[in-house]
Amino acid sequence: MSTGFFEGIEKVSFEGEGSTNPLAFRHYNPDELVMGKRMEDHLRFAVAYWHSFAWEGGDPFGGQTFVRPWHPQDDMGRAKLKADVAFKMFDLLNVPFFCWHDADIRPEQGYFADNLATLEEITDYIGEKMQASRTGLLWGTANMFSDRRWMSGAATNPDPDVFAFAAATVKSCMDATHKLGGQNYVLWGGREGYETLLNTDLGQELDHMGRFLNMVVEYKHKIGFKGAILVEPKPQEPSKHQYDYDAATCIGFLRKYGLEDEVKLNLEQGHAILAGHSFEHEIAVAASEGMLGSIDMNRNDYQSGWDTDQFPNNTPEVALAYYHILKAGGFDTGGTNFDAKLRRQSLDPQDLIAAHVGGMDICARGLKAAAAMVEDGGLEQALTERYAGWSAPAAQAMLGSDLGSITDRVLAEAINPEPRSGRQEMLENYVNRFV
Ligand code: XLS
Ligand code: NI
Ligand code: NI
Repeated sequence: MSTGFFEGIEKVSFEGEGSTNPLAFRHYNPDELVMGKRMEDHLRFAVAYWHSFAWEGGDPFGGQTFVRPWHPQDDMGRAKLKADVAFKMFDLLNVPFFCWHDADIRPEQGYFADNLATLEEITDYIGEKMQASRTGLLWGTANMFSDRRWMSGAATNPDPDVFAFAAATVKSCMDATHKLGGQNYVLWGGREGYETLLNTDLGQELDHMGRFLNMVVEYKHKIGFKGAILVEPKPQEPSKHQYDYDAATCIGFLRKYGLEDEVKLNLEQGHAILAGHSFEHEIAVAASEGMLGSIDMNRNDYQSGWDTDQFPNNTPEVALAYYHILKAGGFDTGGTNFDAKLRRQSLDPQDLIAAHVGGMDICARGLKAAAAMVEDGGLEQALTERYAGWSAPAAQAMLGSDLGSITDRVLAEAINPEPRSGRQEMLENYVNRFV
């Protein structure tokens, strides 16, 4: 099928910092080496199918603003047109990856058998397009939150028939992800949570979620899927309380159900903010447990208090996120997904391209700043100095000791700690030299 949606828009290229072309990269230069590795291979950008192509621009007060030739998504012809337009955009942006939910790429049918048939048909079609494209699949996932059947959750639904429908849906999406060579499979707990504890057996729901995720891992091994299984934390919205609240909560959950070696995390900037954390906090928590998988690099409006899914535009924040990612060794199967949507007034095809260009450029700029900080070593050195006392043999021995022996030593040596500056402002000024 041919599509003229992006007619008149040229393939986006790197023009350097001096460029004033709004549809050119000023920082993202895929082949440029950063710490000895191509920028593209560090960042591993992905376009989110749902916000860019499926979303029609509605908000709680009004409906569709985006009038696209592939809306509404209720038949296979329009689903294929949408795929054609999507792959055209992947090519214009030269992105290495994209991501989807089942519901973004196929029409919703009602019966599972019909959903399965349309999913197979559209993923065959997408597979053919991928043959002719350089864009691969970063991850697939199941939308188990939009249709009304999911209103009380999927794996945590009080109705076992919904659990069954969820199991079949996830199996179909894992099969499709595997077929398309996906590098990860993501589970964001859309409505896995509650509206009120008055009607919720929290303990039973968590046990069901733990068993469900174990089935996902068992199935991954059964089909020989080599990618990572990732869980995406979020504290609330759509549920009042989501079980996968934040990175620390997810890690505790994964350990409880024996999944700590099998599942990693997909962290989203905006979700970190909703949970009352900085993004780098969430990244550092996951990295400290070896569970950093992938990121959704979309921000929230800081005044709004909900998940506004905007493209990133804050270099200092992005730089600190990549600093912690670089410190953790960078991405393996993960990448930088833009789980980000246009504002509903941004109607034009150019807006969609410009949003991604800006997001990619900010990430590239942040990555370069992060790499410069790693190479300079100033933050690392400050840490080394701050914790230097712990390299003393007596300090190390204390960790293998006990409260009584430590007390004896405090008395014998008249230990009386001398407070030292944490130097926060000096470190903030240091970071500002790079961003
Ligand atoms: C919603 C989530 C969602 C996941 C994929 O807030 O970010 O988009 O990334 O289901
Ligand atoms: Ni989100
Ligand atoms: Ni997300």
